Amino acid sequence: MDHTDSQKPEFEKIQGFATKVIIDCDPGGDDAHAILLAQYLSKAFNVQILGLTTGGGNQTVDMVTKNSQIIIDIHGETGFLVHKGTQRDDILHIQDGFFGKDSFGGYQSKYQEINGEIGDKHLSKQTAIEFLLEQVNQYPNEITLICMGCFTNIQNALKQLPDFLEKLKNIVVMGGTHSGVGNAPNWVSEYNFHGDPNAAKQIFEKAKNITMISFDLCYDYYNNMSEQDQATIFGQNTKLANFIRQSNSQAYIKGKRYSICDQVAVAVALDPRIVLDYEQKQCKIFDDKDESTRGMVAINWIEFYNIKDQPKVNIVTKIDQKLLSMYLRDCLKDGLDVFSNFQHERQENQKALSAYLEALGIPDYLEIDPSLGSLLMIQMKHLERFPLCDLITHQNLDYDFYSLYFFTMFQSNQTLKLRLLNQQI
Ligand SMILES: [Ca+2]
Repeated sequence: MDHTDSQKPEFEKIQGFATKVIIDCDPGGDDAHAILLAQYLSKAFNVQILGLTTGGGNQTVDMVTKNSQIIIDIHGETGFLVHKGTQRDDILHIQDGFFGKDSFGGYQSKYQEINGEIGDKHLSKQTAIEFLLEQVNQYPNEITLICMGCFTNIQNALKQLPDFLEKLKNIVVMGGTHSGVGNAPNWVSEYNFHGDPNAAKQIFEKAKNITMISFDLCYDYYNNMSEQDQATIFGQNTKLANFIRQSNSQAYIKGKRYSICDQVAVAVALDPRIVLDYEQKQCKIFDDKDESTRGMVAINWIEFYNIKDQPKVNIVTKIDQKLLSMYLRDCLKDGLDVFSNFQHERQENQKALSAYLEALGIPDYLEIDPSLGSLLMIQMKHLERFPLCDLITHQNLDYDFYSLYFFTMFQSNQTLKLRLLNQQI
């Protein structure tokens, strides 16, 4: 359903841009890709990832904690740790092993055979709860919490610190449904909400700035991707793409495609401009009393019978799928260190671009017309922090608007020149 309303503020004004992030996760193949995406976008947008917290969900908390460390190990340069959390015992009955017995398509043991037992190499001595409480006290109203699993850790943090949610800047949740397309055994609920519905219920009743990335939204995106679209992202021959393919291998066989759920939450948290439409409504989460409704989301669409003092949830209903696809692809590329020294890299990129275009034999650059230039200058307010590693390996010259974003990074007070094949831009 499309609730486009031209009077609505842009979503970034509603949610705000993240500056410090904690990721609560249960890897999981889509979590793995999401964490790599978070690392990529955090460099681009100058966001600090404070750490990961783990909870049982896709698999036991022990298993997903191990997987989280493997993600950090493979990336090699994240600079944050894993904080082991807890699990609700009765979520285990829904562990259908979607991502395999190790929740990583069998990759966990394969990785450790080659690289040695991961042990506690990237594990903090602090528990997830200790870490969450410490961080919100250290950075009150600064932290964006991205929830990509069940909410057991968050509920436990709330028990110990009743104003825990108030101390967060905002929460972005992958979970729930907004039109009844579920992936839990009762058909109508989303997996994370079904896993710990009481925790989800409590958080949604109290959190003041919470964004819901529903399963419906994610499913609509990845279910409509062509094989070519998927190959562009997952078929890359890079270290990170190879890892994501392997950790998602069993899920891919079952679903006939790659799952893209947690990644959407990360993209919205770190770049809210990706949201094209949203609604703000009160939501009700059904608790664990009845299996047929466990974790279901009821949304007060028409806003009769609103509940007094209950905050509204930001429900994302439409995203820029093209931009998301680009993010999902680029975060799996090698050479993320291009972001390490931004100004230096910018100059280097500029040289590399010139060499690249020259090698391609493209002589006929067009100068951008003033209106497009003006547009880009406006965009640059945000894009100063935007990454540019795309064009170095870009093989497709039919640049679209988002590729133009990247071009802006090459501009250093000189006339921006580029070849516009798509003249209607
Ligand atoms: Ca997850």
